[in-house]
Amino acid sequence: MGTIETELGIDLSAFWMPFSANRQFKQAPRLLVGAKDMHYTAHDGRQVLDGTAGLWCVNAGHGREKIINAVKTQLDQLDFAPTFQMGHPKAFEAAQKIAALAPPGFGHVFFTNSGSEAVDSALKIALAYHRARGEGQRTVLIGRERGYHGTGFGGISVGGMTNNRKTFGNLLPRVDHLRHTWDLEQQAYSRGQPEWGAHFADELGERIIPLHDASNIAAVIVEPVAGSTGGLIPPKGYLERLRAICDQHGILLIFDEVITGFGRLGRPFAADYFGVMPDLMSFAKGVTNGTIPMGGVIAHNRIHDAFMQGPEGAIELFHGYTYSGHPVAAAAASATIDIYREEGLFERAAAIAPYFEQALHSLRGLPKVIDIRNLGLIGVIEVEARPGKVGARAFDAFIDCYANGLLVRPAGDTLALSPPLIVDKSHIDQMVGTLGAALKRIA
Ligand code: PXG
Repeated sequence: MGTIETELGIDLSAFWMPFSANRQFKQAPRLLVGAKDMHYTAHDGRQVLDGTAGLWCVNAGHGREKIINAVKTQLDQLDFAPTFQMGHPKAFEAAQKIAALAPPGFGHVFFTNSGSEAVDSALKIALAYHRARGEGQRTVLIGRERGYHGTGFGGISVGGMTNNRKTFGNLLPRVDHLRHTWDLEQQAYSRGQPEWGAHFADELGERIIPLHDASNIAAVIVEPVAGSTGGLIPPKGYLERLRAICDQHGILLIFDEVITGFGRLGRPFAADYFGVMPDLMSFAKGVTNGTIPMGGVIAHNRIHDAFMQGPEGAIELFHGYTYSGHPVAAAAASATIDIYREEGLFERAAAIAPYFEQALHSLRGLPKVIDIRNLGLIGVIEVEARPGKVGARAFDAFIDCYANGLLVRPAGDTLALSPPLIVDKSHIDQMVGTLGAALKRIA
């Protein structure tokens, strides 16, 4: 603890860090003190290449003037205004720009402040939608093993990460889970979508619907690409099949696009990339380039419109947050989307994705590497777990990379790369070079 305290004069004890080994971290802290474009500045002055876009959020790169200026201007003009029975221009502007970016028919945006709240909101909208149509008995929610939908009670209930669930009691009642879609034997080293595994979707029709009865099921929620549990890429045809089964039974399909939204796959949303349209999309992260917290739900018109009935003076949805559509977040979102468009960053991501794929797969054959998978600008290296020490090998690789100027994200025994969309070939070469050297050293 001594080093940082003496170098920066700060006490690390009060901040209870999220999803972190607090005691270990505070023994050997890793502090970031600055950022510009593709790089962080570490507390000791080193430049660290950001291989993770922060936590999958800084898609346009760090320190973007346009966003900074939009935030400053907004703070000068209007710091806060309520959006309950009141409004302010920026929230409407941001919603309009998000809807314009979304696939046709997705015309309505409900704002939250995080991905977790976005997921809770999407689940609640799904329940309320059925009720508005006289099918209030549809309350069963279906998630998926290894899914991550944030840390609210809704999100951990439909989520499928054991450690995020086991400590927290009963969660939401009447939730079931599909199997996850990854199979090492059948899919190892797939480039892009695995050929094998569309049939995983059939479990919905063959096990889950017969068990609960379709008439009770409100929604299925999945990440189009499961991010946090190690980049599980949907097999070809899988999402199409889920969509078809949901349609057949009047079940809503929610895509949690918190990671995949805003260009990660080289298209605005994963729905565009896969050509599969959900009913609701949750988003966060890239919407403001990570600068100001914001999330939300994009609703298809047919979902939104089902609420717009009854007396005009009636509140249609009893849900919202003090900071839904916060002016500063909305200003950041509006400027961020302008950057994505003006610089063609989604197209840029799509154009460089094949180089990224090629570079990642060059790590095949290194010690203890057992799988490499990728889609768009998501890349994952899976290493063999050390006996009895799940996650230790990937964590050691993360530490080694950081010491050598690269930020990667460990999750279990995977290492994820999800660089800002402004990444160029030399950055990719550096990422793969540093990661490769780390994997050799820590094997
Ligand atoms: N849904 C998905 C698909 C996510 O990836 C959330 C919801 C929750 O968002 P908030 O804003 O409440 O954190 C997420 C968040 C990682 C990592 O390393 C991923 C997330 C957050 C932190 C780390 O994979 N995703």
